[in-house]
Amino acid sequence: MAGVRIYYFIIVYFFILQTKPVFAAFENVAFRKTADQSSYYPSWIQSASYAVDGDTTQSTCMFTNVNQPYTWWEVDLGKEYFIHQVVIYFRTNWKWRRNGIQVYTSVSPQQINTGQSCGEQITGNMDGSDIADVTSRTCDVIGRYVTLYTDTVNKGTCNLCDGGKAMDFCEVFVMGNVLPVCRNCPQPDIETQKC
Ligand SMILES: [Ca+2]
Repeated sequence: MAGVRIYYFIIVYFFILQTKPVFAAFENVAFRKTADQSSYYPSWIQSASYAVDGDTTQSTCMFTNVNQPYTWWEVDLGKEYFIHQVVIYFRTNWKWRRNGIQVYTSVSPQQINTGQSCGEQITGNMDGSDIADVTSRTCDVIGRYVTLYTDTVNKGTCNLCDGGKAMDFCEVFVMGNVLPVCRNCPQPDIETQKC
């Protein structure tokens, strides 16, 4: 009887392998990819890349110029991926700039508030005190570009706490993987891994 069960298990196992796309574990596909942003703070022109350098500490953070009409940061993943989740590691001393950020994905450059929205807008108190230092949004969509956008005016609790439509964070992880190769696909495209 046990032999029959094992045989049945093997048949089901190989049936699943033949019919389901196979995803590897998700990894950060934004690491050291090309990033850009809507404005740059004077003397901080390399800022955009600091959010994809793999360092989640407060040592290498991006920030835009302040008091802009709107602001965005965007990373080009280089090719299309299945994007599961976007994880944002915020600066811990400028919390009032967190409220109002929206995460988008797209297959072409957007640099604005369009594309496929990843979950709900990041919202909380205007001073950002109730928004977690590490905040994520789920996408589960195919895309090449990930954009963070805000035109929300916030205000901190000190006199110099501008917060006006500026954005900053230390790292963005885009958790995804290459598009699945169909098991029955005779010759998938090497670059896109599509059938
Ligand atoms: Ca960083």
